[in-house]
Amino acid sequence: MLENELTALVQTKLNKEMKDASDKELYYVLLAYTKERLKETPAIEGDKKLYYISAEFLIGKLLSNNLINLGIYEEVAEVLKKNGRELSRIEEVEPEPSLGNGGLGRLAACFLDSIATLGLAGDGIGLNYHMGLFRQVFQGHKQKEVPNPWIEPESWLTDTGIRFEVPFRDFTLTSRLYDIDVAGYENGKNKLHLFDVEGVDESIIGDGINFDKHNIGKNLTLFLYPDDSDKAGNLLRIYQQYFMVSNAAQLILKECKEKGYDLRRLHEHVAIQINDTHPSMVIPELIRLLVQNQIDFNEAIEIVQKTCAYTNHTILAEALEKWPLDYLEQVAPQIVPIIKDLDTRVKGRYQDPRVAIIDEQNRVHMAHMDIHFGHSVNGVAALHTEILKNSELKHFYDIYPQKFNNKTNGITFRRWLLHCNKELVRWISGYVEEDFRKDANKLEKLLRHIDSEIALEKLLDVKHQKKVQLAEYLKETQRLELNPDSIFDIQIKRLHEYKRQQMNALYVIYKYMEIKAGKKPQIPITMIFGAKAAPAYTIAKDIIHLILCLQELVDHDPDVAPYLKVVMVENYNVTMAEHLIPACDISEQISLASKEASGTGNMKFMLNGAVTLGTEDGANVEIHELVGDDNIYIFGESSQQVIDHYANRDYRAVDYYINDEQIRSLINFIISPEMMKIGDPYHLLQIHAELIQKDWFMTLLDLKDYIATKNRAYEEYADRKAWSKKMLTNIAMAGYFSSDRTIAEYNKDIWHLK
Ligand code: 26Q
Repeated sequence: MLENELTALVQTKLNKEMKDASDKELYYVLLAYTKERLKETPAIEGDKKLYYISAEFLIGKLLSNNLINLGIYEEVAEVLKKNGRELSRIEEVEPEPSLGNGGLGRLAACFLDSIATLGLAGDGIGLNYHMGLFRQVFQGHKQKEVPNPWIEPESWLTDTGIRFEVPFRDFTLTSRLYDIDVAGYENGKNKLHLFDVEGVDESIIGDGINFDKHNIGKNLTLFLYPDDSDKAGNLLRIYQQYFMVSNAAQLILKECKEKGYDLRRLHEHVAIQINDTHPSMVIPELIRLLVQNQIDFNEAIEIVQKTCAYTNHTILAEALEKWPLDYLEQVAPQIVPIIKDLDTRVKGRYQDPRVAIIDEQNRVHMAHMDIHFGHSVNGVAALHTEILKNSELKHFYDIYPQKFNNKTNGITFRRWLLHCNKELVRWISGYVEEDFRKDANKLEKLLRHIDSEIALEKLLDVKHQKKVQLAEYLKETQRLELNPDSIFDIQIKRLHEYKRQQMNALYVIYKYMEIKAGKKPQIPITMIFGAKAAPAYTIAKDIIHLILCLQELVDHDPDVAPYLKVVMVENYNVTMAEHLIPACDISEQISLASKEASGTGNMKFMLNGAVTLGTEDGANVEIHELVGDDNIYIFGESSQQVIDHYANRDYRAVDYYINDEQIRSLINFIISPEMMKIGDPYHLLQIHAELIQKDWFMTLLDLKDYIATKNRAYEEYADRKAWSKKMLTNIAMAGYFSSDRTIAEYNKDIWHLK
């Protein structure tokens, strides 16, 4: 049946046989076929529907994921194989939609998968950026950004024909709505709605990722704003945000009217989740539109409040959006009186200026608006939520304790296990009879086999296979040579000082110097990095430069190269993560405690049998609780200690540099003659100075403990049997981090869909 359909489709579309078609041609056939199957999949219906509004949906490639969720992956792979073709090769040619920066965007994508899998009616709403996050290329040991188009004439997008008018101060833009079907795992489908502008013009892109920032009609959805929680926004970002939420509000009201709902009961039929503050303007916009629909202003506020809920993803002050009122005035003056009215109400009730929406400098605190005029505020891991309640948002928690709740993040096991690690799935299936695909907690049954020599050996075999596959992949795609018999120690995430890639780089220097001094590691070590830096984030780019220089230094040193390899993969993205994570032995989660809200990479690694080396931060805390002291490597000062250092201003990097000879020699190596010969002295001097003079994220605070703990992990790795027990325990306890669990909690506590 499926075989006949596919063969016929290849014939009609390509006028040739499967065996004679190129991978790209076969990809288009599979795309068309899968879209058709998705069309036939029933839409999930319900009397109440969730709208998850997010500026980012980092969905990654969709072919394999859709085939898995439609339950036809094996069959399609089989048909292709019979014709001498390989599905995994065809998957490779799909362009990756990189419609997000990192964790927040990937979380939104995992959530859509779980919402549909649980059979809940819930759609995503975002923007159809023509260029995803920039493509990263390395030139002269530096990051260069190039445009990253992903939309081809045939793609997962379907033009719905739906158009809205979005009024700005100086002009009105017409939107176009494109949809992507989101199939649940063996369940019905929801939609991801991506709004675009009609006049977007790719020809205004200049050098690299530069473009005319002023021509909003042409640039509004041209680029994903390439920033991750560090640089301030600008007018374009506000245009994007207002465009997104005005379309969202119009779509929601249109759907409610079509279903005949009374808009006064909107909250009984609609839940809106505001993913960080990027969609916060949906609150005043929805109030505005309800008033246009003859609803009294006070009542509109109440309705919106009962509908909207806000998720906080960061406590970094610089990432909490505060837009100058006159920026908003320039872009969307129609919502300014509403925001002012909301602010007046707050100021009438609470004198504390720290909870005001508009501050003394006339800046609008988007999160404050969400907290006052939404009904729920959640953090994304237990520790993060406690920090919000006790320090960052304490003044709000004092007013609205009942609004605060925790929703520890999760990941979809469809992509991060079933798709990317079929070998491990086969291994698990040998020991867990129940369907862990539907109930992730069933993975715990693996613990019964912790003393089975065969099970443990087979598990080590799976890991080795995935390391061999990664080595092959990186050889083919990046001309890198990896030794699969070495320890794979991996740090992949956005480049940010608080994530402390620089600390890992200092460990590389430590190990390099040890080996030079004759202390050779028992087992060779491969340190893998993958990270993009925001284009304007100078220090982050200097850290990339440092790592790339170390890569070259080690590669060309015959004393060291047999024992140590440093690799920074180019253009780290979701697809690359799918190759790296199953092959990992040691998962680096080394953020400065209190700064990483949750992390989700940590969960993906654990699920794939890597052991975490990390600080007591974000969801690491919960991983630690689940696996116990013996199955994780924890180091560094606690979040409370770190918070106290900031409060007391008593961390001085220079003291560590002066007082500790080892630290001093590691840091000075950055500007050693051998490094200066490889790298750009200006940048090496800059990162050297930064670490001594500022080091805002306290690298040196935990450096010694990090080195000692990592050394211990490497030593213990040599006891393969003991290590394989750690791997098994991590896999067995990963069930808690299924996003199915997270979504069930959102629904029970916040959305109440059914
Ligand atoms: C803000 C203002 C102006 C321009 C850009 C931004 C901006 C853009 C992206 C601010 C933040 C982001 C992204 C934040 C993010 O990805 N946070 C991560 O969210 C994950 C999911 O909850 C957590 O696991 C991570 O710990 C958190 O860092």
